[in-house]
Amino acid sequence: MITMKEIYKHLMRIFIEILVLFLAAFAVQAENGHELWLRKHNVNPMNVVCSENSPTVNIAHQELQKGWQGKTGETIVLSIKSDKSIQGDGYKLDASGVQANTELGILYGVYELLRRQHTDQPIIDEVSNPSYERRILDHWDNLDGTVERGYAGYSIFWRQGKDSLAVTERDKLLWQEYARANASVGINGSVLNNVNASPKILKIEFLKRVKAIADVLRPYGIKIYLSINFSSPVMLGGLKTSDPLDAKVITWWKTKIKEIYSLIPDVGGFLVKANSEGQPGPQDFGRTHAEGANMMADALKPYGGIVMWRAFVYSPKERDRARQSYDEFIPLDGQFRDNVIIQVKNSPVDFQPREPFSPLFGAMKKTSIMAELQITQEYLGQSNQLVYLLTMWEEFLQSDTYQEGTGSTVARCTDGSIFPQKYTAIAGVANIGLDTNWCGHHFAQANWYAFGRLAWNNRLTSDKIADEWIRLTFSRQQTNHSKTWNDNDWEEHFLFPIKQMMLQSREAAVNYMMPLGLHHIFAGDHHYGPGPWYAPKGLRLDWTPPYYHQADTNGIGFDRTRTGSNAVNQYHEPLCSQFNKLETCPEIYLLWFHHLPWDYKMKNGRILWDELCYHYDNGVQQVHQFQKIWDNEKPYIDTQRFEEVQSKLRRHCRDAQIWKDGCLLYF
Ligand code: GCV
Repeated sequence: MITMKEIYKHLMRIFIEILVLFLAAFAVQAENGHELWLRKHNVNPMNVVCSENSPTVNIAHQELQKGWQGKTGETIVLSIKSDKSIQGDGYKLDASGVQANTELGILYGVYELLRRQHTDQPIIDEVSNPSYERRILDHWDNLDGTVERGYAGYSIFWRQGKDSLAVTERDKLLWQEYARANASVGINGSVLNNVNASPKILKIEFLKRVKAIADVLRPYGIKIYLSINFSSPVMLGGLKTSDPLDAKVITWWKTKIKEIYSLIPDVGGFLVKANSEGQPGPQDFGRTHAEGANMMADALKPYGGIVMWRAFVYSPKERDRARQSYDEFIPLDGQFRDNVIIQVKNSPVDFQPREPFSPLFGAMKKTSIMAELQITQEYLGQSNQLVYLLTMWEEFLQSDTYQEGTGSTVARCTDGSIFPQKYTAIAGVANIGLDTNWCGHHFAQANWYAFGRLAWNNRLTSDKIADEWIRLTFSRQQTNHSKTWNDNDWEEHFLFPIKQMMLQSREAAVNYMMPLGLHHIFAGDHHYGPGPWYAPKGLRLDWTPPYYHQADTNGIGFDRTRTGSNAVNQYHEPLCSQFNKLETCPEIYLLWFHHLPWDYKMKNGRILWDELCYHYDNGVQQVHQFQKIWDNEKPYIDTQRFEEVQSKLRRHCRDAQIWKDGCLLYF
């Protein structure tokens, strides 16, 4: 006979089971992307042996205990012991633990160990050393909280309003999450403000906030850097000039730098945009970039600071913008101090969907040089289009400059393997903002992740990094109940198609936006939609698309051959001749280097016009295909992220169609 008590117990059990299932389903669905690639895991207890005790090592310790997926009860040894095979903050990893020369090396080794566990890779014995000593995110964040070319909300560092400089617990938590995400992929520097810099960043009230940020970032190994305005001595200091050779100006900078370092002793240095797009610089006083940069480098030197001096310069008077930074900087090679690094955008014009690499890579021989990549998708669909940028960065870093014969890739020209550099570095313009998912588009997180991984190891492939990111970012739990997919099923139906989509996405963007070497044909300064016709009266010609595509009834393309602007000549042989000759110029750069008739015969027999139509249409079809792939993934993804990406892909499809129609109708 069943008693009332038993019935009650039975009903309670059913109720609790339903509640648990409901909560589990909710938990699976309540993914908003804020955790990035650092998802929480069901962990096994383990032991850490480590004789060190410092904020950084303690983080390593906690990370192991929060993320351990190895055997229960296992012991991992963390040891700081010098070893010649380990360089800088590199590490040695094996099944028993992590060895490094520095505390940060321990932290990076621990993140690698956990990454291996979370992506089902074996722990093999390996030594891993960073390709670049400095791996930096450049934030184009303004002090009022807006972000130039930011598509993920307001700044995580700055804001507007009465209490804008007060440091809250919420700020600190966010900065800590940011620091952890960066450290997990090896990023070790953050430039906290826009290169179009307000002089106010050097005021004491702003410096105090910089100090608060630096304090949170420090245990994660992240140094802060500041973008400075070259006119600060006048605008902030009340001097009559900012001439870098003026004694009062030199003293002003020395005093200011002393003040900064007394507050924050480990500042990495300055980033400077000078004489570019209206920013002040040494040329305003008849001085060279080297004279300007060296004055600051001398003032920073006693504190170990560096100057990252940007080569992004161009003037409306020149015939070919693509030539200008080379023309201006090559004569200065050898004149810069050893704590100056020239920061060069990957491409000669400006982060377009496809450009050849900037010829400054492989040309500077006596000056340190670093690449600037753009993680934020200013010219690649911003946070509406799914574009995995790593294939573009891989193409760039693996381009052969022929500086010292075959194999002188951009990667090797910047990481010190061809010419020794006192400092090696790489920077990426960040795509981070206050949006819950940090980047505006869930897949834009992959570009942040990829930048860090590539900066650590510039030989990693797009495929490998995409694979890791997908495994780390998406759960294998089924969406409708708390079961997990079996590995084969998940890989076949989720991992592989999503990876293929990511790997094709940049080429798709090139196809529907600017195929065959076209570039900068946006309708205005928003840099989003197409506008090959856009040429308002009075606007600088080099800010209008017709300057770049040069299309008319006879043909299309920018002639940069020896008989044109001769930009080809800035590349070493055999590239120079290869780009110059139609027969050998890679078709992906055809209209970058050549002006051709519409009926020019392509290698596949089509005429140029047909080939253009084919590329535009192909781009649109590719994005439709991405939409189909994603729609099939519903069972594999939590509801929120599924729907948000689905909605972005709808817009992406419309955008691609608009690009195709806009460009083809105009041409
Ligand atoms: C920060 C491009 C962008 C600008 C940016 C500039 C630069 O022109 O459109 O927003 O300014 O590059 O890199 O300095």
